[in-house]
Amino acid sequence: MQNTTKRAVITGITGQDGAYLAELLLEKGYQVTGTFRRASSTNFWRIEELGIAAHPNLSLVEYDLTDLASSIRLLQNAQPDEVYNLAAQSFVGVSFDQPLTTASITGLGAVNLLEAIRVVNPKIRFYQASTSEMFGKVQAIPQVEDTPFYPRSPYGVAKLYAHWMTINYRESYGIFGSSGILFNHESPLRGREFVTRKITDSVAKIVLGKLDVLELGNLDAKRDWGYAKEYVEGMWRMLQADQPDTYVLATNRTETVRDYVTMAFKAAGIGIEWSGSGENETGVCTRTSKMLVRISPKFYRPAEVELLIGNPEKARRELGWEPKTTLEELCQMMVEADLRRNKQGFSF
Ligand code: NDP
Ligand code: GDR
Repeated sequence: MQNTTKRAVITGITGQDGAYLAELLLEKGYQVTGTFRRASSTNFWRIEELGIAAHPNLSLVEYDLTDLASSIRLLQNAQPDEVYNLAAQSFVGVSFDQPLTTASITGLGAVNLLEAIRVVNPKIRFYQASTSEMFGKVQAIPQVEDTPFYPRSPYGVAKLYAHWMTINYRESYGIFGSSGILFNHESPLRGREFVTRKITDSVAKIVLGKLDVLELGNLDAKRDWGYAKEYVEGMWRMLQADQPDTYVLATNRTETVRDYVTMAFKAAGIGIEWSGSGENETGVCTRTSKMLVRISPKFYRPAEVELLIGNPEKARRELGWEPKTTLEELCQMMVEADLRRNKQGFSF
């Protein structure tokens, strides 16, 4: 009898989305190959926290996205039906300090995989993790699939290259390459360098007396934040569609970083009052008048994306995808997870 189990490769399984997507595909009965980078100590905390690290249908394979030969071998060995390219140098702030590394991993890395698909099996379906950072200095509100791009960081520029190469391989070679333009999505598994998780982890530490003050950069930046677990479902749906295409996944709601800080303290039972402006702005506890938030210019970026808000109507109409979790629910979930972790004495 023919084996009908689907096989998928996920690059970047040690990241937030890689972990949630692996969980989803394993639940759906897939055989999953997840890739991780060689390092002196590899960190599998996310797939461990999800309880899938030792799943019999999950293989973990060492792989570097910048290596074409390694990309070809990965596909030859795993023989996947679907490849989800989630690996990237994904931190916008770092991309200003490491523009070439970012271009190589985040931009060219995707082309290594596309070339490997061309060589090994052009029938493999390919998902590219594109981003709302490509809209950068936004040209329309809200942003949709055909809003003109204007990236504002080396990360955004590198992702835009990978995005267009995915479309180019679709049009040139008939490869099923779909690109998801995902707006910010967060969860308890978010890396602590990103602002939402930095905030919820710091709130937990302040509540437990392990930290005095939370230091942040631009509080005025507005983001469209959704729940990562729902967004990986959208990735999967894109590769089950009849045709490859480009889709925006977003919530169509935008809030400032300041609003998220207020929300996170509220989730921990603490009221915050804001005063001052610019570098002198502070957030003060309404009950004790203690300063809990201040600005540190070291977290400012050379060029900022001021406002993102996406309309996911096309994904709703064609894929039946829509976000469900509100930002308040998401924030509460993240604060509770960070309180629990910090009480237990560890926090990744
Ligand atoms: P993370 O930063 O959590 O994960 C990135 C993953 O890429 C990690 O597993 C990392 O490995 C891996 N990686 C980095 N460099 C290489 C390399 N040279 N070779 C192989 N693997 C590498 O990102 P997210 O899970 O949040 O995001 C997933 C993808 O979606 C990324 O491409 C990101 O740019 C994109 N995206 C994310 C959005 C979001 O809001 N989360 C929104 C839009 C797009 P290691 O653990 O070793 O560092
Ligand atoms: P972003 O996420 O750059 O949107 O990229 P991040 O959480 O890093 O920043 C969001 C906004 O918050 C402002 N900010 C701070 N950011 C960080 N990290 N730390 C701070 O202390 C701080 N203070 C203010 C930032 O200036 C910015 O405006 C994320 C990544 O996941 C990308 O990979 C992804 O493509 C996009 O989301 C969509």
